[in-house]
Amino acid sequence: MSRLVVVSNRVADPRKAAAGGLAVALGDALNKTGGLWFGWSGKTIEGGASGEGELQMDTAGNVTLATVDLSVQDHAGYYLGYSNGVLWPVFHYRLDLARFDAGFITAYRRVNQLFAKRLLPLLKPDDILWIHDYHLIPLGAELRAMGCTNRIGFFLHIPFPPPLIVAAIPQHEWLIRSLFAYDLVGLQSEADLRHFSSYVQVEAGALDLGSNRFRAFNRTVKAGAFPIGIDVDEFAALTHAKEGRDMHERMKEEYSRRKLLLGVERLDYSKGLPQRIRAFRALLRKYPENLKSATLIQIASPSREDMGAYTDLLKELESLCGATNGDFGELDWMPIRYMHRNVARKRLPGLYRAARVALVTPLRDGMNLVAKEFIAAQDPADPGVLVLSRFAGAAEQLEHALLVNPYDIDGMAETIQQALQMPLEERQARHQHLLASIRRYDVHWWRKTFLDTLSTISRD
Ligand code: ADQ
Repeated sequence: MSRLVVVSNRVADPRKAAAGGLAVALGDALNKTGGLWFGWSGKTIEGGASGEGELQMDTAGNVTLATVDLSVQDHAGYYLGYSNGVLWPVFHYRLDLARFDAGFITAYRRVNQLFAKRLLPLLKPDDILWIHDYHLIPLGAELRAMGCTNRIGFFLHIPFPPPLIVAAIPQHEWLIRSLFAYDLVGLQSEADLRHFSSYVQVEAGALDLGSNRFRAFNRTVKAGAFPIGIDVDEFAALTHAKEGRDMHERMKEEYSRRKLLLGVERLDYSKGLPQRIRAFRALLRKYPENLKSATLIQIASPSREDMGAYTDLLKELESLCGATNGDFGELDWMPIRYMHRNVARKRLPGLYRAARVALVTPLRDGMNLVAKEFIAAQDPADPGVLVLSRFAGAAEQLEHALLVNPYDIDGMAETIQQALQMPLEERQARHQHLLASIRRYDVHWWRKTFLDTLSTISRD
């Protein structure tokens, strides 16, 4: 059985629960055959060039963790610059927020080359490589250029936008060409797969060989939609563990006279936070029976705070929440409880379970795991309602949620009202479908389907 090698920007100890479902699932797979997880150490070094320091090796159970430090300058250009200042906004359709600074691409290439150089000597001939996300798009091509002939798969966790949007990236031809170094390119949704397929044919002149196989630049790549899921059993277990239960009871008691609505995410402009607060304002205005009765808990964890677009968003959100509480609040009722912080993973399920309605309304999202976690944490006998953006990848699978267009503020307010008023039987029926879907397509299904496809692809 081949050894699995996972490469991602950050490496997590798969044994720690705090690392979350993805790390646990990858850890499971790595553990099975004894595996290697390679990535950035999370440390930056002043002065010298990236990679001058030794490769750091560590072990976690059966898994070897191999990491490298990055120089402050490379980290700025590769991570903050190209990955999060160009690729993240463009792939989320926000060309207006992209900063095409020529220095970024140099650092992005340099770090990908460094990763390839450091990883190659660790590889055995029959290792299977699985590279993750937009930080590392050209890593496969760098490895091939150094002579690597292993099977390599790539999974993009964020959306793949329509061809003309990708084409706004000055280096798009080089970037997408480098995807042909992989044997398999995994995307989150069928929509992403359509965009990818149309980009490679229209912009790169690739030949469609059928079954989502494309030929260009003397190579054949297979693409596929592999929607990522959560570890439903692990999440359900957290819901019933002490901290989950305590949190649920505390929230139930605190909000016993209120209808609780909940939003949880990283504070990111792709998540549609201002639009959501505006929709909640519209709800209070249009349906005054919610005054003194509905409370929105909005938790937005700090993210990429050293970037301008994120500080602007933080200010906008604070001002919108403040204005809503100022305009509608009473001495004994605040419409919005806004918190700019993380909630401990063990307590999160209790919070989800106490909510009558979850608002998961990104403007664009690769998948969105919060939607799936909310479903997993519900009491099937009295479940809450999921209001979900049609622009989240998860909407393709979760059609039994109440789907909304997050740009349509009034429409969203009407749907939230529908969610608040939904009769028990309808809530139960919808939840049953949703739960079946997240169970069937859980994180183990995702990992297994991707790796099975990768290891059985015929190669030329
Ligand atoms: P993210 O954009 O980070 O992920 P998401 O899929 O929702 O978005 O995952 C976030 C995770 O962080 C969830 O497990 C959630 O519980 C946790 N989390 C978020 N806010 C939190 C808070 N305030 N406190 C505690 N925990 C919090 C990217 C893509 C997604 C894709 C995933 C996985 O943008 O579209 O679904 O990767 O592929």
